[in-house]
Amino acid sequence: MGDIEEQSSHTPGDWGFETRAVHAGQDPDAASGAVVTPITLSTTFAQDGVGNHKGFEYSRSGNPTRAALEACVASLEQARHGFAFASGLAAEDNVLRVLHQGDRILLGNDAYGGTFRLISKVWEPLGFPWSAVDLTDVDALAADWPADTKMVWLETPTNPLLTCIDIEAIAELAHARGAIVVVDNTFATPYLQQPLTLGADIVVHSATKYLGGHSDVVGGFVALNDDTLADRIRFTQNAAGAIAAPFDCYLVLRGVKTLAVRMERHCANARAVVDLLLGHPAVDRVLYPQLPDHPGHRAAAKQMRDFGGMVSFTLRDGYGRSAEANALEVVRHTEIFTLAESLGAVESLIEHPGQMTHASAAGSPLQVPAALVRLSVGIESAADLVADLAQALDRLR
Ligand code: P1T
Repeated sequence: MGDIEEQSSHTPGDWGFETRAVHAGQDPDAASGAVVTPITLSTTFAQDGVGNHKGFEYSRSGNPTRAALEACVASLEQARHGFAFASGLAAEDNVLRVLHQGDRILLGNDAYGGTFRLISKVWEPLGFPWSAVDLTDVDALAADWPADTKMVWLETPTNPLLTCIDIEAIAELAHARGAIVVVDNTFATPYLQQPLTLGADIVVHSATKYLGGHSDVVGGFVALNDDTLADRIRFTQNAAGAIAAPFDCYLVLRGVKTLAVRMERHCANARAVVDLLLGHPAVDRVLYPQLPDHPGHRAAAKQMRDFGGMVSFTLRDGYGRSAEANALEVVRHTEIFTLAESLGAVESLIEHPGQMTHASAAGSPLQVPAALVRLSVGIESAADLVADLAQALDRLR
């Protein structure tokens, strides 16, 4: 049920991003005039005669609240098709099902630990080989391209190092070698970057993050233009059944309405935090795509509207502690930045990827630095966020 042209015929394609975020797929309810898309909990839908229904039969196959979300986010990603799932990983799992046994997956060498775990611990044992590759060096990748590759899976910016990958360059190479490109657009969001317009074949999201935006819903999303691939995703969404529930769809729809304004504040606050970190003696390296020496800065400047709300940094050895111990001290002592996994919501979060979100990548090519701290910079007052981080860093002395 994820076809945008079926569900949002009243949404002009030339509306701006912010207008589509509020209205796409969300015409006032035909029966009541309700301005907000109703949460349709009904599992089944009446038929006048066999096969004669109003577009919905059974809620796993299609649900009006889910259809509204699917049309809305598809529109934001410039996609013809959108599919909402129970989690980001459920969305990813459904995308991987377009492959055939023996097809190789190239995974960028920095990615969410759960994506690495899904590919290496669930799909590899089923007969799907994979390799971790440096996607920032397109020439090296071209020279060393495994012939059985059928899918390139990339995040940009990556989780947690925020490396940026040139989507156009990777898509050109992959397509010339007969592979499709999947971009996890969770960190950038469609407000900052629209991978399908840059040649990517499939976009995936953890809707749990910026799309939902309030740390109160777990969800996933797939957006794409190719009709044949969309038919396969639609089939597995229904056949395997990892759908997003109506209430969850409502929460993501509600979150998406403010995506543009939230992202502007996330980016502005991130810049304030980066300025503090760049000047603090306890900090070794600041990772933020706007910095001219950041890996992939040029790609980010080319393909992103702004540089995002995620900031990572490493601590130095010192004050009688190792760099890792300093990192663990800092994440323990912030007050506004809450020590917690996840990201992309209005409240600021801080975490230690090595022992938290990326613990499953330990010992693998995707292992993250032990002294790394990751910040999800929220939309609170910038001055308060900067003061909070400053006091936590100053305590190291
Ligand atoms: O948690 P879930 O909604 O299943 O989404 C998984 C996922 C997919 N892709 C990216 C880039 C992600 O960051 C995530 C989840 N990440 C975290 C929970 C985290 O704290 O990094």
